[in-house]
Amino acid sequence: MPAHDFVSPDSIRAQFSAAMSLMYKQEVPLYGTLLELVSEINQQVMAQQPQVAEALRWTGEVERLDQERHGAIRVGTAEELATIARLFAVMGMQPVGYYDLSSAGVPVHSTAFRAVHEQSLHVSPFRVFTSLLRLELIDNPPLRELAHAILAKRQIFTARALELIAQRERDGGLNATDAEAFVQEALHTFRWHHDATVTAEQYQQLHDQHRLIADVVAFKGPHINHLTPRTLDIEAIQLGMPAKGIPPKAVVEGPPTRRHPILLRQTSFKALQEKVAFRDQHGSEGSHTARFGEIEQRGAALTPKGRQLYDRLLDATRAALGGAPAEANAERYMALLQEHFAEFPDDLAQMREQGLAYFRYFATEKGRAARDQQDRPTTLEGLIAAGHVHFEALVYEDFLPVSAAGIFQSNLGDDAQAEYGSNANRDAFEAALGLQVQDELALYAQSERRSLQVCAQALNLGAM
Ligand code: OOG
Ligand code: NI
Repeated sequence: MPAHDFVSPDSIRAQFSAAMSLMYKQEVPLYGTLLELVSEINQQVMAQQPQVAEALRWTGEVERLDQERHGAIRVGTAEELATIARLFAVMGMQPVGYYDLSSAGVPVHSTAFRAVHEQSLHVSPFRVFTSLLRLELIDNPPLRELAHAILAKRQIFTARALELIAQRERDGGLNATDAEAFVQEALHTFRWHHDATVTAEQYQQLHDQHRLIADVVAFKGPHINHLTPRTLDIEAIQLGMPAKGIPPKAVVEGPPTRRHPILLRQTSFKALQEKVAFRDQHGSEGSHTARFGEIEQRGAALTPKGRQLYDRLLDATRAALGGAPAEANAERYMALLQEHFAEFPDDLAQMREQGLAYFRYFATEKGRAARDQQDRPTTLEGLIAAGHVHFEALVYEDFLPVSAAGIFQSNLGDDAQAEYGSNANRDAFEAALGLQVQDELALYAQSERRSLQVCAQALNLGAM
């Protein structure tokens, strides 16, 4: 088939993201309520804070905001992870970053599947936080065996999905009809299954070891456990949730409120109780809590230097609090966070001068008009000072391990605390994945460099 008949992976991802949102709205009606709240708040912010709207117009984020969301899944075996990677590849999603959650008492490690080029991200920023269960961390050999045996028997992909994945690998793409079929087939992997693959007693055993283990092992597939829209004001969301009948978690994860947001702020609400039919319970039903809602606000991607500063300030905040933030110390935590982060400059120019964040550069009208003048400035600093180049922070496209741990814990319940020590094992994760995960910092640096090249061209300069 000629290549021009293929649908672009970006477009398949956009379709899939929309289909997933529709499915999740049906499965978890509160998600629909949350989308309404987020849309209201985003419109308010755009109307009341013209400088925010202006920045989003420069970067093009204004066009992707309404369809921006991330999901999360947890898979059980190396084979499942490797096949998920092939499935996501059909949609132009690649594994970026390695996250070790074992140090936070959650027996998984993870990556984020997402588009990596700014143009692709502009079409659809859809991303999926994907965790692999680490049975090797479970110090209970019989239970580990049981889990292995159950997982070995399941097939989380439809036969047609596997065919279409292989077809795309062979031919290099999918035509419109096949792409549509692929989206529908791929959805099955992520849907909720009311029928468990285990008996009520097995479920209890898995659950008693760790709630997460039951969630991964006892079901037919890696149901999407949340879908997270992006808000421009997470504070307003946190305050607005109770009135909509949505109880938020105690604290917002990530950095404090700032004029210029950095990285990622997240809040979530508790898992739903869902009805489950265990294998030996024909007629009667049990229940399982797994799925929840989450909201995020995204800000500037930080350089290694900026990230070090972020990590240091977050650590200092937690040390000063003397424990993990929870309901009882929430107010003190937020105050301490604000206090400690006063050290992080809240000004784009300063953040740029100090090399704390990545940026995107744009040639302005003024710059374009002057592109053939002999005496125009030619250095980046000179061009910025003269108003020939405008800059905006590059948006953070990834996740944060401490925040992710907080999200896991809030929906697993505080009783689920476990100790696995620090067990990062990126090599094992990549061996399971069958690929290396990409370095997110290198991706931001590339994106920044590309924006400078585009600028140089527009301004008729060799390089900047
Ligand atoms: C994933 C939790 C992490 C985030 O946004 O940091 C996460 C999970 O519960 O499976 O989604
Ligand atoms: Ni999430």
